[in-house]
Formats: sequence, C-alpha cells, structure tokens
Amino acid sequence: MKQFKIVILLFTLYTASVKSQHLEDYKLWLKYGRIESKTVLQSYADLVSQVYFPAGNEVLENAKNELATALPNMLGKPVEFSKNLAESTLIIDRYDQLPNALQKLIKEDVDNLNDEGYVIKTVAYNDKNISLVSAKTNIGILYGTFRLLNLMQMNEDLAGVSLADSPKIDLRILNHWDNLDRSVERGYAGFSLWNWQKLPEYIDQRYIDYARANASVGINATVLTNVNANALVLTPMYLEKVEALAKVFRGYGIKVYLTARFSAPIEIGNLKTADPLNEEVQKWWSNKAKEIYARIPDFGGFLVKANSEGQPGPQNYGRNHVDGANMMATALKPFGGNVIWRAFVYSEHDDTDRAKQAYDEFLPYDGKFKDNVVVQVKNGAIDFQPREPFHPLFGALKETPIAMEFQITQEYLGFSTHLVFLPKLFIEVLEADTYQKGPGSTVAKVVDGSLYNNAISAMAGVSNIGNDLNWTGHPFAQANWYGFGRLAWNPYLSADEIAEEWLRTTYSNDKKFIEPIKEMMLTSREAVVNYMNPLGLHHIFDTGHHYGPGPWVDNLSRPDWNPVYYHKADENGIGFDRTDTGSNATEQYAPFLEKKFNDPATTPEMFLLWFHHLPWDYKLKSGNSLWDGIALKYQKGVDQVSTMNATWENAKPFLTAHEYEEVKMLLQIQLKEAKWWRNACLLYFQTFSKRPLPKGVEQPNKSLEEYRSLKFPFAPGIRPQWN
Ligand code: GCW
Repeated sequence: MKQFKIVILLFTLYTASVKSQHLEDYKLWLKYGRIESKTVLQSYADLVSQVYFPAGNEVLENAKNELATALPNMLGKPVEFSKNLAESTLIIDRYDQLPNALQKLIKEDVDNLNDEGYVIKTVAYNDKNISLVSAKTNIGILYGTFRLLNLMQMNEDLAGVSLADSPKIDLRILNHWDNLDRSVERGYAGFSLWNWQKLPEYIDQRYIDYARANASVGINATVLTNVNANALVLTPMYLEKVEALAKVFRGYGIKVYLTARFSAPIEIGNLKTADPLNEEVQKWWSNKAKEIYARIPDFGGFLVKANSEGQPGPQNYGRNHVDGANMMATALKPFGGNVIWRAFVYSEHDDTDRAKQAYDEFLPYDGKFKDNVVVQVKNGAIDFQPREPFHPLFGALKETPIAMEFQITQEYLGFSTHLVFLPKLFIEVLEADTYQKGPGSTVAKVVDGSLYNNAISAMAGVSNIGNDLNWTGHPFAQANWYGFGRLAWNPYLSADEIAEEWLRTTYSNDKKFIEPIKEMMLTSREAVVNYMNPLGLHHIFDTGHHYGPGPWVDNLSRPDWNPVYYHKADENGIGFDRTDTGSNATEQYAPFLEKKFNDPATTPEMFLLWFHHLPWDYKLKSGNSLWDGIALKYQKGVDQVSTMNATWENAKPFLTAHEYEEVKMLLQIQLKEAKWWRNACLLYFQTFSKRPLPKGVEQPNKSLEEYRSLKFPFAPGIRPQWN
C-alpha cells in the first residue's frame, strides 16, 4: 500500500512537472524566473524597495500589473508600491506628472524622445540615488516598464543606468494570415488564436498574453485577418468581435487593422460593382469606415491584397492600384486610418520575368498615392525564399511610404519544424545598400523613412503564431517573433544582440549555455540556405504546400509557379539569366548594382544563380566547378544541422528534461529533412549535369523516383476543405 502511494505521488509530481514545463514555453521571453545571483538579487531588491507608480489609466495599469507580477517572481518577495514619491527608490511616471526638480534631471533625454520612447535613468534626488522610468506618453511608460523588466531578466547592472530609447519605425505590425474558420494560411503552429465563435463575450487569456508579448518588444499594430480576405469580417456580426479584441489590445498600445476584400461592396453591400470610381462604391466604403470607427475609434485601417493571385482589385474594372488605394484612403482619412496596399503582384497573362513585375507595375505610381497610403513590399522580388536579393522597389520608390514585409512564419524555411533564426535574414536585407541616393542608402534607411523623409514608416511581419501551447510550434520560432519586434523597433540592431537577449530571457543567463547556443542560432539561417537553395537557387519547393523539395515540378497551371521556371537547369548549366542578356531584371537596381549583378565575376556568390545561367563547369571562387560547388553546399548544410544537434546535446546540463527533449526531437527531424533536400535536389540536378558527386558528399540512399513520388496531401498551412 505504501509503495503504491509513493508511485501515485511520483506520478502526480511527474505529470505536474511536465504540465508546468509546457506552461513555461507558453510564457515566451516573459518568464521572470527567480534571480539566482545573490548580488544581483540584493541590488534589485534595493532598487525596488519602494516603488512610486501612480496609474489610473488602462495602459498604465497594465504596466503596473506587469511589474507587480514580475518582481515578486524574480525577487521572491512582494513589491511595495508607495504613494510617497519623495521616499521612493524607483519612480515610474509620465514626464508631465513629475515634480520640477525631477523633470530637470531628465529634460534633455525626454526632449529627444518621440511619443513612444522612454528613459530609464539613475538620478541623484533628495540626497540619494533613485531610478526613474519616464516618458512623454502612457505607452512610453509601458514600453519603459517592459524594458526595465527585460534588463532585470538579463541581470544587467542597473546601478547608474542611463538609457533613452525610441522606436525608429512608426508602424510595427504583425500580419496574421488567419481565416475566419480559424485555419491559418502558411500557419504551422495550430489554429488561429482568434476564437470568433466565442467572441465578443469570451476573452481568452491568450489575447491578453499575446498583447503583453507584443508590447514587450514594441509591436504596436496587428492585422487580424488573411490578405486572401473574406468580406464577412466587415459585417456587423464580426465587427462586434473585432471590437472586443481591439479593446484588449488598446491597453497595450496595439491598434487593430483588418484586411479589406476589394469586392466587399458586392459581396456584403449588395452593389453591382466594386469599381473604385463609382460614387456608390465610394460611399459604401466611407460608410463602412464610419461604422467601424464608431465601434473602434483607434482602428488602424485596411491591409489590401488586390489583383494578386486571384484576389479582386481595381483592375477588374479597368482601374489601377492608385485608384483603388486612394478610394479607400479617402474613406479612412477623416478618422485617421491608413491603407496598406500590397505590391505582391505578378500576372499569369504577363510572361515578363516574375521578379520584375511588381517594380514595373508600381514604379510609375510613385508619388501618386494619398498621404495615408503605404505600399507594402516583400523583402525580395519573388516570395520569401531562404535567400533573395532585396526587392528593387526599396530605394526606387522615392515619394511613396514603403513598408517592409517580412515573413516570420517559415513557409519556405522548414515550417515550424526547422530551427532557423530569421533575424539573420531580416538584417541581411536591411543592411543591403540600394545605392539609390549614393552609397549608404541602405534598405533600413528606406524603411525607417529617413532616406526620403517619408510621412509614415512601417515594418510588417507575417505572423508565425497559432494556438499551440508554445505559440509558434518550435520553441526557437519564438525568437523570430521576438526578433521581428526588436528590428521593427530598431532596424539597426545586430542578430547577435537579439539572439543573446532572447536566450537570456527565455532560457538562461549562463554564458556557458548562451555562447554555443547563440552560435547555433546565428549559423542556422546559412544552414537552411545551404541545404535548400544554395548559391542563389530559389523556389524549388514542392507544389502548393511548399513542404520539401520539388525542383522537378513542371506541370502547374502558371509557368511562374513551377520550380523549373526558376532554376532552368539543362545540359548546359543552371540558373536564371536576369542580366542584360536575359530578363534584364538587373536594370531595376541602381547603376552600381546593375553593373555588379550583370557580371557573374562581381555578383556575390550567394546570388549567383539568381542572376545568371552558368555552365556546370563554371569556376567558383573556391576553384571548384559549379556542379561540385552546389553539391558541396548541400552537404555543408547537412553537416551544419549535424553540428546543431551536437551543440544541443552539449547544452543538456543547462536545460530541463522537457526543454532539452523537445528541441532535440525537432533537430532530428531537421537533420532528416536536410538530407532529404540534399539527396533529392542533387539526384535531380545530376540528370542534367551528368557528373559524379564530388568527394565528401554523401551518396543518396534512395532513388530520384522515390523522392519524386512523395505526396503530402495534408501538409499543414494550406486551407482545409471542410466539405
Ligand atoms: O507566397 C505566397 C503564399 C500565399 C500567400 C501569398 C501572399 C496569402 O504561398 O499563401 O497568400 O504569398 O503573400 O499573398
């Protein structure tokens, strides 16, 4: 009997710990674990021994609550809030509320802040050193509070801290590709967070935790619905639900946007047309805007995918993107709303190189949009590939605010199974020099609006969030959400800094853990490029779901959906000639880059086959032939994933069993899939190159036919058919 009881007890303890470990994943980078170092603990206990934090407004209450939850967790004792400013050790308050004597001490810092910025500073006041968190606005206070907690989680020395920070980009916005049936297009972390069925009454705790996580990295807007839009979300039944979400998010400084289906006036408005120049249509949108703002006074606006991949748009009526965007902009303008108009366009009726089409179509519209329109452009000219040169519209559009669209969800980077630290990719694009206003005209400067002094600056990230217990499917995919937010706040941060912050707040402050794991994160992006799309290869993914390799696919209805269109492998060689002897996509870049990209010798090898069709025995910088070079890159990618596995193995002592196991299992799948990519691609390309695999490249253990026969009708991320 006694033994039995012990077994029961052990089992209960075991299940409780498994459960709570899963809940640890749920907490993201806001774990607020107990601080281990005694000295740090003591210095923080002194710092917060008496906290003055008058609230009285929703945003401030949320900030104060965050502090009231986090501090006891980290310090092991309750926090004392005081009404007595003069005796407090930590003062958190808006600048205009502070006594003059305190204002004077931070005036210069505050003057340099924008409306969302904050100051965290140690100042001498009443004969002692105190810490001050201040800002011009309530939202600045919220961001400052999160930053303070972030620094504490990283055990930073706060005695003498002096930090002033403001976001460099106005609109830091997540794009959810969430459908009303809760499926998520290209979503690999379960179903949509938005439980439309239970809204508006039922407010899931996840909405609040989602908002906290976003606010903690400065994300200030969210588009709730898929760009492949459903007009129903604009009907009163859904708007009531959207209103409930907007109410939660408002308290965290997050504005709600919706996707607007261009044909909505017909589908839900009973009109015969959606022609943007038709007066009734214009009136319909104006009334719709009025109706939305009556419910949601701080509604952000519309995100629109028009005349792209079958979505309706102004061209259905012989009008253009400017007509469509400006019509919606006029409707939103009286209420302060924006139109975010996507430039992801390419047509099956146009046989121009797909990479050129968006530039060709949008450049003539530069300067023609109303001032509340932002044109949103994907980071590359094709489609969120593991690596692409920056989209030539960056820097070329000079009089139009241009938003960067990154994809956080890993449609082409191993879904939520592969560990890929995306800030490396994002930063490579942001650091790229467009040369459009001379050297130093980086994409980051275009996006933050500083190069051309744009009225609005914006960075969008296609969300990787779903209702999985850990939000993002892969625990390390949380770092991509975090990293997107940090870069939208400051596009000049380094990948190293971001990885380090995330590791320290998510896992551990132990250097012996951080250094190797950070290294693993920083190389993971190059690894995925190597084992999927080395040397500028792109879009060789299997049909539709984009899961796994499909370089052989040649039977899709549109030529530019077929991988063979992109790699153009034949007996002579491989690659897409985009130079002046080919599609001439290079001419869309500034002259300096055009020249560089026109010559394979001066094209960075990472973009070689993006711009050039080259013979199999073309000599690479390493001295290897192109064929050998491709094969060795694929092998290198696999080897890098093996190293990632070994690195994780070594990290075991620093992790709980659950933390260790979940990533270990995922890394093993990643290794298996990296080999699959290498084998399938090399066997297929070998049918053209007719050359043996070079030394050091493992022989595939299956035949090309076996790889070609694989089918995945239920791969995630594609909209299910309910009938
Ligand atoms: O890459 C493609 C995706 C589509 C997506 C589209 C877009 C929302 O495969 O699923 O549709 O991009 O960005 O509009």
